[in-house]
Order: sequence, then structure tokens, then C-alpha cells
Amino acid sequence: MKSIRGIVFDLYGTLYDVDSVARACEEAFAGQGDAIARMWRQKQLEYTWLRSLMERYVNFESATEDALRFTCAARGLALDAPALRRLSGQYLRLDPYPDMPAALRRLKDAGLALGIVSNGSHNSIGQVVANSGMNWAFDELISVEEVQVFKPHKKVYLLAENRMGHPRANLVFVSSNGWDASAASLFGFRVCWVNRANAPLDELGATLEQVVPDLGAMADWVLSQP
Ligand code: LAC
Repeated sequence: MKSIRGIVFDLYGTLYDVDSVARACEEAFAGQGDAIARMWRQKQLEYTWLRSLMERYVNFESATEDALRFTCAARGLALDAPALRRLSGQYLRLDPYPDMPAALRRLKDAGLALGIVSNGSHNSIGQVVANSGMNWAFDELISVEEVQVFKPHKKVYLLAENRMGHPRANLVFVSSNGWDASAASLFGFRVCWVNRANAPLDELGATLEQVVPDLGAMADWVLSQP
């Protein structure tokens, strides 16, 4: 194994808790917050994949709003324009996972370059990071906007490798999304899958170098590598 020079993180669900939008959904639609948040996230991902296949990129904010409109329509819920804006805005104010700041501090203190590569637009990534006071942690904030196609397209991982400035074999890719971790591994990154939900690995033909339950264990593993 090549020595580790830097780490690239997925954003949604890996560093920041997408379930934190469930609270706002619950306030808007009592008794349905969790179910709406889950379907919304799933649709949001589907729309990014479908748009990539269709070669009809829209930015992540638009895909997120489209997914919420679909989710409410599917559940027979009325969604007016202010509610759409308010709920979609929650994706800009996500809570970091509680173990995230300390884990990143340890990696940073070890001299590793840290970056985020996300489906989010430059604006979304920038706001999520700034709103959580985490700007100090990252050397690179990398958005798919630059290649106009979403993960898991290879162009996105190539963009991340180029922007981080180290060969892929010297970079660890960290994601809690099994499909993202799989694609990153097939691309050639060293991969650490943060499998919080103890889910089975997606059947995409990839093997992952390391699987951990949380970001603290991720930092332990990275720092134990030669
Ligand atoms: C992201 C999604 C895939 O941050 O979680 O790109």
C-alpha cells in the first residue's frame, strides 16, 4: 500500500447528517418527518444518477428541490413555495456528525491534506462548511459542478485526484455511501467506508480496503497506516 498524503471526504451522510432535515420535515408535516426525509434523500440521489445518465445536469439544489416536490406529491402533501424554500434550505444547514470535528483535527495535525468532493454545488458545499464553522479543516472543496456530472461518474473522482494534487494511490477516499465508496475504490483510491448503519456492501464488484463504524475509527485507522 502507498503511504497516505491526503484524504477526500464525501459530504452528505459522511461528514454531515442528512437526517437532520427530518426535524424540519416533521415541523412542516407532523408524524411524517422521518419518512419524508428518507424518501427525499433517496429521490435526490436517484435524480442525480438519472440526470447523469441523461446527460442533463442541473445543480444539486435543483435536484434537491425536484426530489422534495416529488416526495410531497407521492405522499399527497401540499407544498407551497415558501415551504419548499424553507425545507430545501435545511440542506445548507446540516449538522456535522458529533465525532467529525475532533477526527478532522487529528488528521490535520498529522499534516494530511483534507478535501471534500461532493455532488453539492460550490455554493452548497461552501455554505454547509461555513455554517458549521469548519472552514479551518479543508484544503480543497471540490464540486461536481466543474465536470457537470454527478458521482459515481469517473470524471468526478478524477477531478478530486487532480485537485488534491497527489496520485490516487496516495489518497484515502472516505464515504458512508457504499455505492460511492465502491466507485472510488474501482477508480483506484484507497477507501475507508464509514458504515454507520452496518449495511451490506452494494454489489458493484468492488472490495473496500477498510470498513469502520464512525469517523473516530476512521481517523484511528488512517493514523495507524505506515
Ligand atoms: C455527496 C453525496 C453523494 O456528498 O453524499 O456527494
